[in-house]
Amino acid sequence: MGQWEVFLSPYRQAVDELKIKLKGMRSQFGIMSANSPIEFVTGRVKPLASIYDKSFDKGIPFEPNPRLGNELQDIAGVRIMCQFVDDIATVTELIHQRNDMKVIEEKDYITHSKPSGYRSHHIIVEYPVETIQGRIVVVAEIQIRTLAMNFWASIEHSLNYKYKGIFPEEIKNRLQSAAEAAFRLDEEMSSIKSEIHEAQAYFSEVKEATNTAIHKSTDKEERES
Ligand code: 0O2
Ligand code: 0O2
Repeated sequence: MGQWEVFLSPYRQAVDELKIKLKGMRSQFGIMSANSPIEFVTGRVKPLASIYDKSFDKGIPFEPNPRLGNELQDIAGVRIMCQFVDDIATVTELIHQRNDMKVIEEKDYITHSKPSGYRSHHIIVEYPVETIQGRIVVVAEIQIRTLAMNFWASIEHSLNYKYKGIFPEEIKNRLQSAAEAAFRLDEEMSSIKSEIHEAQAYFSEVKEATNTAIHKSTDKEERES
């Protein structure tokens, strides 16, 4: 195994474990028939080319050693998508309460959006992974955002890649106003949150009742055949 593979291996493990744990939180809300503040979770280990670019930008030697892991805090990155803006605070609180990770930094790009228009809440955690060579504590970044913030960030990220960070003025202005529109959409959705939750609870009940009915009828058919 190459040096980079060895270096990145605990980060891969951290992303896999964090995804399972955060998806577990979502399932637990489902079991309790409560509205989950988590819609879905994704995660990735930063590709080597992006690690190279970011270490170059930050003036850190591109070497597979602990300094790089501590200074580039998003080598292990997990993203949590929420339906409503106030779900972000709920998820943040749940993360603070956990004993299996330690919050070391928080960046509130929701109250203070970036000049690009980017909104998201970032939590930097120390997360211990158990390996055959003992415990390794890695730094990981958890980004928490609404579906609307995620939609905007995904589009802007692709355009950023195309324009290599230097947007034509027209596109830059349109993106900023699209970010504001996404935020207004979040506010509108929050204002009818209780109606949305009621509809979702009704939808889940109907789905569960249909599933149970289908199970019963297929079980009966199997017994009779
Ligand atoms: P479900 O219940 O089927 O949706 P992997 O990369 O295979 O190890 P994973 O988690 O499958 O692990 O991949 P990834 O890319 O990290 O996360 C994808 C998860 O996010 C999947 O859920 C997708 O369904 C979900 N997802 C991605 N985009 C959207 C979206 O726009 N809306 C919603 N609601 N979900 C999305 P799961 O875990 O497969 O579960
Ligand atoms: P990728 O491809 O997502 O991995 P700093 O605090 O400045 O020292 P850093 O790590 O730049 O260090 O912190 P920041 O800005 O808090 O978080 C970086 C990550 O947030 C980015 O990772 C993006 O995922 C996301 N992000 C931050 N600003 C923007 C933005 O304007 N637009 C979009 N779409 N995403 C943003 P990477 O490494 O840039 O990329």
